[in-house]
Amino acid sequence: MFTKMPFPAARVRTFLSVKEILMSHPSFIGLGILLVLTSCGGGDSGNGGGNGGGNGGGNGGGDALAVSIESNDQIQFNNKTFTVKAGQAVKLTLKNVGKMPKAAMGHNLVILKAGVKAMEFGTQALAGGSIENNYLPDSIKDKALWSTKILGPGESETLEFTAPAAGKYEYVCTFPGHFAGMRGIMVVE
Ligand SMILES: [Cu+2]
Repeated sequence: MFTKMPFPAARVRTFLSVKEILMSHPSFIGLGILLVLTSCGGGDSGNGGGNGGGNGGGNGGGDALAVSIESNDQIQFNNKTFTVKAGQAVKLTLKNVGKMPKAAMGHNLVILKAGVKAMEFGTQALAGGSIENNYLPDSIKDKALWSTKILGPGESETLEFTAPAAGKYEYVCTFPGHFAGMRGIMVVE
């Protein structure tokens, strides 16, 4: 009888003291829960996991986002919109998958500054645009951010850039007569 008494008493005291700590220091509650969890699993070989810190950081900045757009003999881009994040590295590839000769059905892709309308820009490109300047006359170059040259059948070109501030940026093919149908929007979030 006597020998059994101290044991339960000691357990009760320990329990109470933990409870007291938790009550007097709320910030220990997390620690208390952790201790309880640890002690519960105490039977099996140590805490294998438990590393709450190692979350890969979420820095997606390492690799450039690849965006692919095709142009064709039907005077279309296959991709009329794509979305990137501000500050993200982007590799945008335009491929002309058409068969018609460049002089009759060449295509480029010009990404315009925020607020510049593709229809308006395409119209302005008609004046002063030629195959020599890739239908992008100097007079309107300051309204564009990035552009490919005019591509013939089977040709491709990749633009590498850092996505600008959040907003909507129209893109267009300035080959004469194409801007009405060959337009799209780059959405930057
Ligand atoms: Cu075109």
